[in-house]
Amino acid sequence: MDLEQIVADAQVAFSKAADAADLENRKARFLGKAGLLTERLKGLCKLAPEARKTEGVAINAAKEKIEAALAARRQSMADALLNERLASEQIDVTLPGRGQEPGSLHPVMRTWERIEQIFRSIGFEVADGPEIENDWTNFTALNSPENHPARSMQDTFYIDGNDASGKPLLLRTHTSPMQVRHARMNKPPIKVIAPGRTYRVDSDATHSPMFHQVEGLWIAEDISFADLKGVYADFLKNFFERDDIKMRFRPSYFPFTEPSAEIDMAFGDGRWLEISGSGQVHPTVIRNMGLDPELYIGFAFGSGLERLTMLRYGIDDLRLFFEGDVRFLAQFA
Ligand code: 2NM
Repeated sequence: MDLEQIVADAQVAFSKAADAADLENRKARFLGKAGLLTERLKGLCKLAPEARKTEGVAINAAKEKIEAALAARRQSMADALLNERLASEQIDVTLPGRGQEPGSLHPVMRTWERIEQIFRSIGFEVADGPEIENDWTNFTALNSPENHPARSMQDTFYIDGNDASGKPLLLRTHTSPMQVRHARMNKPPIKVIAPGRTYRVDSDATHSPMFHQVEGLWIAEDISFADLKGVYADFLKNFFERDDIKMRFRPSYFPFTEPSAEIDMAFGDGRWLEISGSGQVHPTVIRNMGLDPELYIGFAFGSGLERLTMLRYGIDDLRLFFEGDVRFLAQFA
């Protein structure tokens, strides 16, 4: 069969492909291991050097044409698929609305409100404060070393320009700076949660540059890890509305707590899930809160609202929270 015929056959075969899988099958007949062109290439060694050269050039040219036809067909199939989706999901934004459905809270905001309610019911205050912070409150006061990688521009969003005293401004990387502010403005015993938006230079399937945290802080003269455990266990039971929740502490490290622990939870006999960081507030942090660490002891925890929300509603992809797709959001109405 001459090369032009093979190219023509390939073009016809590709154009008749019903779908992407069919197209890949048809490709094998021409470009596959036992394909027509490959067979021709194998035959080259039997030719005299001069003939081999011209035949080789011709086969390669035919191969390029077939590959181009294949690529073009792949593209036209992808285009057709996209056009089909665009047509079926088309909305005419100039039409009047089809009735007004009541809006609803974003699932993360529902979690936020439930958490406030649960902690208020056991005597915690709710503190709210700036998302634009300075370096002292966000890092130094929390015992984060001057050269800690979290302070770098790779991890933290810095704002152009400085505050009135010439110090850099940044988007808070956790809600702990609000705990510091609250503790400096209030007298112990202090029982407070600080829920809110936080920001880190991080964006992939499981990290969003903006996310929500809730941190809790309890400072008194005579409390212990047992009090933190009691509060958090009670919170989990109320939040998930289940009695069969197990909880454990696992040693960890945070600059602002010593000792530090991860909190894991499990539903019934299910697998352990990491749900929070926690620890005894570091004496340096207590001092930066304006308190004497010889007189006061503090316990703190920090949990992610997106994580809590995913576990409560069985959501498996973080990105759904930020896409604003009404088909997702309406399920929480
Ligand atoms: C965490 C883990 C452990 C925390 C510490 C403080 C403060 F302000 F008291 F120092 N607030 N929150 C803390 C402790 C946060 O998040 C993973």
